[in-house]
Amino acid sequence: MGQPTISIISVPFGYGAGRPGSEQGPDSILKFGLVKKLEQLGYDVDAGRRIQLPSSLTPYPTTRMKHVDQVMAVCSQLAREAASAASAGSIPLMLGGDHSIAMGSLAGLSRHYPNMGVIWVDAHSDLNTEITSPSGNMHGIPLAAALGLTQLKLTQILPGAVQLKPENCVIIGARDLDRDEKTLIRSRGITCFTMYEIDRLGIEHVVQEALRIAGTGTDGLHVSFDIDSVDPFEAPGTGTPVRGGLSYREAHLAMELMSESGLITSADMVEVNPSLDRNNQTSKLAVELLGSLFGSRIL
Ligand code: 5AB
Ligand code: MN
Ligand code: MN
Ligand code: MN
Repeated sequence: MGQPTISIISVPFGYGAGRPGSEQGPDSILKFGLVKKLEQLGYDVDAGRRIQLPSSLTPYPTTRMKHVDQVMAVCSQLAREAASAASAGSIPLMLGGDHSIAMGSLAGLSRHYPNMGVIWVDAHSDLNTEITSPSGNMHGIPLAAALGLTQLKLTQILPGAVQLKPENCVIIGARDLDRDEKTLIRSRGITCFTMYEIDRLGIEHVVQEALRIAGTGTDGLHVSFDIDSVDPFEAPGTGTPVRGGLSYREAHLAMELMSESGLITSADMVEVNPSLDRNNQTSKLAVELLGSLFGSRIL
């Protein structure tokens, strides 16, 4: 059997973030050679899918959160695309866009993988709710929403979507958690490897543990990679940089180990903001990291 098809779904949407620019992420990542890189690794690549914000929006009940109608419209369309790509047997690869789009990815994928595991690589835990969010920005709630902890439910994005189980979900790279997010991590038993654990245990051990926890007894394994997990020295082009992040090699090794596991069935690459970047360094990094996730090796 040859390599599966990778279905790239571009989601040029940035209303979930506090500052504009991440809507330019997909085109920038594609411009710096993602398709060619994946083809060289032996995949058939379908890069034709692109989610547009519709001109008319369905209003959702008002909360403190910003641009909910836009986020829901984009996530609903993305969910349908991701579900169709997964059921056609390909690997859905979502290019953001801000991290609110992960609610669409997860809603769609969950129809095909109802007992999915998720590895959330991020400086943040994205576990705020409509009540606890300090900013009102939707990119701070997607993991909470996927776990069923927000008022907004995945089934409002896609009928038949299945929420994640906290025991199947692992966060890697966290270093900027809000107080209520910390409380949720503890009370729900979500595994969170902060930068402290990465420093102490090493990235290899942390990723192997994450693969064991999220990859055992699950029917699919999704990686949601927020580029702000990487240190701003390597990834300056992102809207919410936090220093003390993954080094260049730690980020690559994490991707290489996830690739070697053979467990990864889908991925998001989000929060790349070309308008804040330095010499396109962050877009190029995203391409390289996706190469590692899909099998690129040094030797
Ligand atoms: B990202 C913050 N926790 O809720 C909030 O970049 C930041 O998708 C969220 O990880 C960062 O606004 C969201 C303060
Ligand atoms: Mn995030
Ligand atoms: Mn983040
Ligand atoms: Mn961010």
